Amino acid sequence: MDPYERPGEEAVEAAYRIAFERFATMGVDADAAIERALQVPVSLHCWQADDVAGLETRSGAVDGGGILATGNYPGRARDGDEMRQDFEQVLALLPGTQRLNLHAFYAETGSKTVDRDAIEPAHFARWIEWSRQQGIALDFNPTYFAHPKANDGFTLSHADRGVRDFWIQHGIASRRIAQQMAASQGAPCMNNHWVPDGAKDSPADRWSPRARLAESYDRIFDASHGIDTALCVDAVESKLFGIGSEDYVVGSLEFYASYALSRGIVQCLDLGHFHPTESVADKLSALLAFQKTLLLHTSRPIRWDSDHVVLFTDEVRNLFLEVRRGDAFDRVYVALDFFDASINRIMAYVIGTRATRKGILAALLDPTERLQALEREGRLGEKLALMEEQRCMPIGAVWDMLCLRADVPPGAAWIPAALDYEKNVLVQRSC
Ligand code: RNT
Ligand code: ZN
Repeated sequence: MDPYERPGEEAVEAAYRIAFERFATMGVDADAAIERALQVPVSLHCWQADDVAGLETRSGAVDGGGILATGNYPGRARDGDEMRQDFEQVLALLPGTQRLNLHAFYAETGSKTVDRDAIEPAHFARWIEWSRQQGIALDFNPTYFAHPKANDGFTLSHADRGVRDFWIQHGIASRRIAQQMAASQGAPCMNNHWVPDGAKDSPADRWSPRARLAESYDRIFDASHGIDTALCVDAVESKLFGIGSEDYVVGSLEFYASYALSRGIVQCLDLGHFHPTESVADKLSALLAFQKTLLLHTSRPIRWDSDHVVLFTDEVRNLFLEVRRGDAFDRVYVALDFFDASINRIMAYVIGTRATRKGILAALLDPTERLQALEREGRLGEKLALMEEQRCMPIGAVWDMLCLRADVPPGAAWIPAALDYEKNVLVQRSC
């Protein structure tokens, strides 16, 4: 018995036929759900490949800025070529439409040291060229951490004007790069701004950093830079607390919800950036009552950490269920955000990305119309019963069919490819 053996096509089809009928009795068209689930773009974060190390050459220690990948599993990608090699392996095991989400400190500047305020689209030429060959679109993020000028724990909200100006220039540079990526791919590039700014303990002044953060963003997003916002779509990401910002995060949810709404910027919700008992899913209908779109980072918090590999958990399911129930798949952008250096990194990508797409598929298999009708008619017991029965519906059989239709291994059959790659490529990399 080989638990990773690829199930035969007939077996997948037979199980799917039964599942299809079961969903049909609920008024759900599983074929349509598969087709739609394959189309929803999921943006792969590039930083799981190298433990959020970046490609810059820099001397001297820098604070991670609240970003910390723990573990030392062999095989970390050490340069852009190794990262791209890894992504090709990952992409071969993923069904559906993928994008790639780059961070600014993955600039490839050759032998030249280029600081963050001076990076240009040309430094991403190799990424742009590769993504074109792969047929996937790029997204972007300015990197406001892992830099000497972020060591105080403040960047765009720093009390020192010179430090703020440096990061403002970086923010503007990131928008030019995102605009160029969008122009090359003929489709918008999401540019997500997250700053680590905050305090470990009891700041006496919570007001000034927030005022400065708003002012700095206003300068970054100023129309005078001539950035085409149909190409570079900016987002801002909130957080509850981080390593070193346990007491106070300048860019809190309330700050960014108000900022994004008042300035016409997209708001980003990261599943790992809330109190553990808070439902991120519940926030969608509240925020999307006012905002046009949201960026969603799928992640998995455990206690104090927000960045574990995404699994097909209730949080992920509920998030996409809310998208489905609000018919909002055209109003959300989905991106991944996790980093685990303690396991095979290719597997981390495949597990987390497939889990995210499973969440999307499960949501599209929801008998929403029926549930909402029962609720309208006050038949709440029946509604709850049907919701509960959904949990045991044969989603797995539909998932396997989705993989088959996308020409990638169904079930656990992708694991041998990841293990082979580890043996043939990853362990050969001596760090
Ligand atoms: C950090 C944010 C942010 C980062 C990436 C690397 O808490 O989630 O999205 O993870 O920018
Ligand atoms: Zn995030």
